[in-house]
Amino acid sequence: MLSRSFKLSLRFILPLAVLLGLFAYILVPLMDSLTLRWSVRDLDNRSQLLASTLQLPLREYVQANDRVRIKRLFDSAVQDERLFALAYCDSNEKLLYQSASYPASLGCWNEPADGSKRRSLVRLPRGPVHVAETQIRDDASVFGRLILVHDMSFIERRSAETTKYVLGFFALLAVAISVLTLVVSHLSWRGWLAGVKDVLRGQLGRSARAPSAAPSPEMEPLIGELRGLMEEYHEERQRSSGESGAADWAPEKLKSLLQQDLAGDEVLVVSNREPYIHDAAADGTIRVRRPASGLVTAVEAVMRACSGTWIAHGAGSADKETVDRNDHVPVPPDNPRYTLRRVWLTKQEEQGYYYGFANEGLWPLCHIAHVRPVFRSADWAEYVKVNRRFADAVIAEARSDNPVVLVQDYHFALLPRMVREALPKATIITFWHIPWPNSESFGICPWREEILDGMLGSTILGFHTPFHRKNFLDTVDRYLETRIEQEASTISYGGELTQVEDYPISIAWPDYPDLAPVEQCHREIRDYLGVPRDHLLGFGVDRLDYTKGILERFQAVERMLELHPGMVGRFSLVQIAAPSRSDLEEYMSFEQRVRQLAAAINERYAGASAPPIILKIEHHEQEDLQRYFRASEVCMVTSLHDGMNLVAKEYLAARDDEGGALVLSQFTGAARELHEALIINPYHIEQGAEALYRGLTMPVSEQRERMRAMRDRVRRFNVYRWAGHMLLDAARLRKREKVMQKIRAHSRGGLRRVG
Ligand code: ADQ
Repeated sequence: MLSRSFKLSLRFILPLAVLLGLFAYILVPLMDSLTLRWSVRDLDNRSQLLASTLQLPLREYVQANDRVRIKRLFDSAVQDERLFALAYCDSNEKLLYQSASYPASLGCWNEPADGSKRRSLVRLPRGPVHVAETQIRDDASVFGRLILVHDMSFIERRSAETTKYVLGFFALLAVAISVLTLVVSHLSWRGWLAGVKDVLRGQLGRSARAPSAAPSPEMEPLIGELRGLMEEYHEERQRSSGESGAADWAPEKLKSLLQQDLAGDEVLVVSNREPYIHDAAADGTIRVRRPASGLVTAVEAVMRACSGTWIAHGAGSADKETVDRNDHVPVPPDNPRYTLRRVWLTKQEEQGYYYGFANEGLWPLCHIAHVRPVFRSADWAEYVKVNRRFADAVIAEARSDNPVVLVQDYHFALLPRMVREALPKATIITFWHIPWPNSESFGICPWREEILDGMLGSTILGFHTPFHRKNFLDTVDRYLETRIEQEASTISYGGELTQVEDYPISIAWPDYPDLAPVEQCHREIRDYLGVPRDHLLGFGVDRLDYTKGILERFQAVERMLELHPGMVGRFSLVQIAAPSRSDLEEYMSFEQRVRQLAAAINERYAGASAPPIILKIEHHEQEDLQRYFRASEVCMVTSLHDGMNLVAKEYLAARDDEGGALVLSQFTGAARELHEALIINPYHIEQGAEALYRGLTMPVSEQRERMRAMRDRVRRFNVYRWAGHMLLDAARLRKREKVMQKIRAHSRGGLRRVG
């Protein structure tokens, strides 16, 4: 620590030394010239005094031409230690008398024109001398001049001494200031460190420990600022790492959080998709199905913990048969923990709201995947109607006036405002699962203001990435009269405040004790596909949607085979695509194109021992998908645009052997977290092809290194953390609102008393 404070002090001491040196450098010649001037003035006076003393006898001896007396007079005069020599010249400038020491080179020191006495400094070989002259006159005339020469070497000695003292003084000053600086800075450094350590201990450890000493007053602003920064950092750290180890973000942690922070609060969920679907089988029995969806897994954990009500579209063929007269069904069926409230839609409503406005309008609008959004007034009318229907269901189901309502996705952009109007105290959290485009792109929606107004009924509005959040803020800024606080990420609109945040969604980290070992999956899948055991496999699994980049993936496979012909017959891509929104023309034609391209590529390599593309357009059970994940060398996620993409994370979770490689589109939200994936631009076919080849030939050690880092992140940043952060934020806002209510009530009471 001493050396650090010493180093810091040096930064001050060195410039100080330079400055003092500079002062000395300027001061020494100044002092020299001053002392010289004083000395000359001193000698002038002496010369004048001496001249007037000598004048009288000298005149007498000169007139008498008494050389002996003059010599004696001169000899006695030069006894003075400073007077070095003297001489007498007559009016004809003839040197008549001089002391023995008088320098011959001086001759008769010429008289100036104005007749004044001259004096000057002259440098002789023996050193500098001061020369002065005085006229010797009687009353009538001048008959000669006395020249006095003083020794000046003492001035040089004096100047050398002065220089020595001045330099010594500055050196001493520098040492004194340096020592003082060192001591003071060392003490301040210690105090500073102690203060900072206290802040860090208090803030990082969140310990209740009292600081070791109160900060000194001059430290207070700094400590305050540091504390603020640490608060921010701490919050950020909590957000991005799940604080006490994300392993803690398990269902139990979410549950205890709900019990602590939202104790007794009612939770309602609204989504289009229901968590349990009852279907009538061909044999007439009713089967219950759980859709494979990250959203359902995440929100289910919340519902199991707080026993609320989930409102969703009853889309199963036996859904109506399984509800009570309030359209309620307790779920999960084997161990009911919460209520599923089903909302029924007519074919026309489903067509207009779901297929029409949501999936032909908003879906392509938000994804910008070069499919034109279609906006029809009739679809919009259905969308408004269905949003109203679901909002009414929320209002009807609410048992309190301030429930927590979790609204899922772009199907319900208008619902938050509708619920807010009926339940002003509700905490409405809306999560937008798809991207949010830039403001120009969003601007083509004919009902853009209505959509934004509807969404701003939310207390909290969540997106997957900061990029989507920012796009949303820009869009609101452009089309609505609001006040936006960019720093705090809040929108103030019509007297209400909406917090806009990014909550990257994830998966529940799986626990598959009975999952077959990787080698077994590797073998069985190849046997099942009828390809050799050492065949290389790529894997893709998506809903059959044009945003997922399936065609580009196939093109990348074809290009890879062109660039690396050694892979022909040695590699296949297994593409599983779940039929989705098949009633829509766009999706029907997309399926056609997918089938055609796969067939064309396979046709081109018909002679190979295995087809390059193995296409399966069907829904698969999660266990089957796990087996494919574990059996494949590479997983390809090539979305043209995707809010997050959970398939990428599911692949990582399935690879507990830390093998395999992930090719990931840069246009997915997941790419912001999974930096160790082989990130590609899916529109760049060669890039996709090379990344695929690189994944297939990646050394095991590199696979492990990348996998380990990505798996660790997904395990910690799991779906419970996603839900937990949203609910924590909601709890914080609710607490704040309760405090505000108390303050308002208190001040109203105060006013009444005053009145
Ligand atoms: P999706 O567009 O549906 O989700 P994604 O995140 O990949 O996209 O989730 C798909 C889910 O369906 C995964 O769990 C996957 O395993 C499953 N799945 C896909 N094909 C399947 C098949 N053939 N059989 C069975 N299951 C299959 C939207 C957004 C995403 C966002 C999620 C969650 O478009 O960007 O990540 O919501 O917010």
